[in-house]
Amino acid sequence: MPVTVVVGAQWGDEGKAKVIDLLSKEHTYVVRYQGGHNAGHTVVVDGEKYALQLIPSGILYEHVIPVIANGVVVDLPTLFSEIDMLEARGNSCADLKVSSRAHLIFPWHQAHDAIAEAMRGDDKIGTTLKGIGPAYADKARRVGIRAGDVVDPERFATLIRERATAENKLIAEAGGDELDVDDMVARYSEMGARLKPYVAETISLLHNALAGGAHVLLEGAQATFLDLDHGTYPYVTSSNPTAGGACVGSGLGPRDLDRIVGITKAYTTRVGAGPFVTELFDDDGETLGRVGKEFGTVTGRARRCGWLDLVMIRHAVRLNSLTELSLTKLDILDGFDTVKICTGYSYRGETVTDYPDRYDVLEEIEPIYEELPGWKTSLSAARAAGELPAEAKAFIEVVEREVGIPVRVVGVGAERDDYLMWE
Ligand code: 2SA
Ligand code: GDP
Ligand code: MG
Repeated sequence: MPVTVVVGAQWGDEGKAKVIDLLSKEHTYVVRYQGGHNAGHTVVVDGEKYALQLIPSGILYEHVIPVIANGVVVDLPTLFSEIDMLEARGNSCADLKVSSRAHLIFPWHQAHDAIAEAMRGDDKIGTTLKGIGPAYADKARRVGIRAGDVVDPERFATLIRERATAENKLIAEAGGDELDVDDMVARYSEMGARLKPYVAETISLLHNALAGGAHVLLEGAQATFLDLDHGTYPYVTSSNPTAGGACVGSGLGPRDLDRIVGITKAYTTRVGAGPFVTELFDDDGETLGRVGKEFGTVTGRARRCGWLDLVMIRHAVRLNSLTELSLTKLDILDGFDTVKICTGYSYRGETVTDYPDRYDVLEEIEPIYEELPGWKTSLSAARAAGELPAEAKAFIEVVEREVGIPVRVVGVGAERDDYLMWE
């Protein structure tokens, strides 16, 4: 399988990083293709937690060449603090490649993110305030500054000065605090010089690597239902995490993709605002959040929790051409007497089979649940499908029956090796 894509099938935080870490064993290149430091990807190795925002999770293996591809928006202070953190812990980042086409995030993007959220009043998106939306907006407006621009320091400084001056006017008009242009030019020029050795033409790099027989893993951040086109707009992020976005964001073609792995938790979470059909406001929801430690990796925000929604996952299978699922955090359901899985939607008494495109419809949808007996025992030591209790097996079988693709990896704990192969 030369090219594998890993995509979140829900609203993010499905445990993608742990599955990517596992798949990295058999891949040489691990490539981030969209998003920025809004992502929070956690891998736990021997009790030590690595929370990565920008650098691909595959970095934790020495043989991996990590690539930040053209579809990513790069925040330089975060990139360098992540490199420093990793190198201090013994993980060399010398092989890291940053696409010359990747756009850079600047402080004015963060200022605009905050202003836009404030202007929405009670109707906030609940962004991470990292400047992601404004950076992608500048890319679309064709005024972005890219990683490749650092190769000419004089031009890089001029571009920053021009943009910063123009953006300051807009920030002042919106009542925000103007940014210190000279200070920004100085700091970013320094960071640009530090970035230079990492900048590469990553598209030819990846195609040449594939031609030479290398295996490439494309690492999605956020998830299908946060996709700018396919998510619950406007409560979405500003990039395309779906598998089509993996092509655009990496420069690999659709026919290069062999294996497309969707990651879903055994329940559902969402950070930020927007419709959530199976959301729970009762003790079960509180238990999922507490036992699952459902707090944002980047912002620390409490995640909203609910039962597994297979109508969403069926839609994710279509949107991404998923070939298999990884079912993570099954162990979080260990203590429940009964567990529920949403297998259908009902709207004003009618069964809904396709995922609705309307926000108001989603708000009114009633989930149709299949209720299963819980297993009431710890799954954390299970390392083979045969070691799972019958009730946990039945849960996985319902997922496979309803979504029509196989479940492969099943997560039973946060540690690197806490998983089993179902098929
Ligand atoms: P943004 O900042 O413009 O991308 O926010 C837009 C929406 O996308 C959601 N979003 C996320 N949802 C889940 N996890 C994300 N990453 C972090 C994590 C988030 C955190 O791993 O926990 O720490 O809070 C992530 N990034 C963006 C966001 O909540 C908005 O709904
Ligand atoms: P990502 O953004 O999709 O990579 O997910 P996050 O890292 O934001 O959140 C997933 C959290 O669940 C992390 O704290 C992981 O360490 C943890 N995790 C991943 N898989 C499992 C699992 O199977 N069981 C348990 N208990 N925790 C897991
Ligand atoms: Mg996350």
